[in-house]
Amino acid sequence: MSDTKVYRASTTAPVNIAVVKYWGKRDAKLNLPTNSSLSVTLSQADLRTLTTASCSAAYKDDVLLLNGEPSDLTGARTQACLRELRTRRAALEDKDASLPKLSAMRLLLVSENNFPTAAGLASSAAGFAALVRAIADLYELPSSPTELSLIARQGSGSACRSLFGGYVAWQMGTQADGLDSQAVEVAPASHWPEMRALILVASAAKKGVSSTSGMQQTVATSGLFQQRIADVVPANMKRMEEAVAARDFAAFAEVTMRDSNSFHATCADTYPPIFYMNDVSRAAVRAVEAINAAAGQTVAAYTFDAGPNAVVYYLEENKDTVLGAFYPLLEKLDGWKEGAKGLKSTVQF
Ligand code: 2P0
Repeated sequence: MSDTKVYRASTTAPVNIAVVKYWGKRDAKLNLPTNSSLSVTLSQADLRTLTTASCSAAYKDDVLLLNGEPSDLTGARTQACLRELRTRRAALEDKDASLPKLSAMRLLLVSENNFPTAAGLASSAAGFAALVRAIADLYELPSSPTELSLIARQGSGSACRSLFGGYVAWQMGTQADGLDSQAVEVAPASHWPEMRALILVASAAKKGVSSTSGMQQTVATSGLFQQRIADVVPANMKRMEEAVAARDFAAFAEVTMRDSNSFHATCADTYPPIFYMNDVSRAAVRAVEAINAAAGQTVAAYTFDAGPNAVVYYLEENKDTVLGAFYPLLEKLDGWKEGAKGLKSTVQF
């Protein structure tokens, strides 16, 4: 019977790791940021969300299954994404009466991460990017990744950057309606195919202070933050775009490490202070410094998000130097044994 027909689409979306960090909202409802950001999208083979969206007149409610468990779909941000996607589908149906009325049907969303959820590995970024693209595919929307980024952004800010592979900028925009706060491709992954990332899982536990509340506290209380958004980030965005364009790893690495340090300094300058990095994280910083000093040039760059895990960028040609330096350290240092268990293999781009 036609009224029980199930329409279905599946997609995957990768994790992205920012090298110029998003931290601060100027509009919490629309997820409009106080600064632009730039990220590198990791390979789908390593860290990704797989989402299947289906709809049917026979479905009674919207349902989300995340890693096999029923999950909340009623949050304002998820609802904003669903509303926007249904509105776009309804506009297509209004124009073409032969299209099935999918916009009126309930949705079943089945989503799976191949990495720990909410462990500071940007699961919300891949999650919302996959959710938006799966539904957009189901609805056969003629939307570009940049157009979809406007919707994914409302689910989770960093999700807008996971609609693209490679090197991606989220332009903060200036409009109050957020229509210019979108992701654009800076360069495809193929532009710099030697880039690699090593992920050190210092802790796979759920993070203490959520990004949303952490950044609200930083915006409200940190003086250093004002300098970061006015001067530091605009300069880092420019330098980073130039470094990527020129495939200049030393420049890429310096901006990446400086921006991570600046972000964590504003967290420490928040009142009360927020600490995402721990002793294992700080040992990773020292390890990267030792690797670069021994190599006599910059061959590795660390960065940390809203959690203790380190991401270390390096080029394939320096694989033996970087990984070779990390393995003995993992054995030698107290506190590294646990980190070693979580050592992920290198991520190909
Ligand atoms: C980033 N982070 O640029 C920064 C660096 C964490 C540190 O984007 O509130 O989960 O959902 O918009 O995107 C994490 O924040 O925050 C984040 P919401 P989101 O990747």
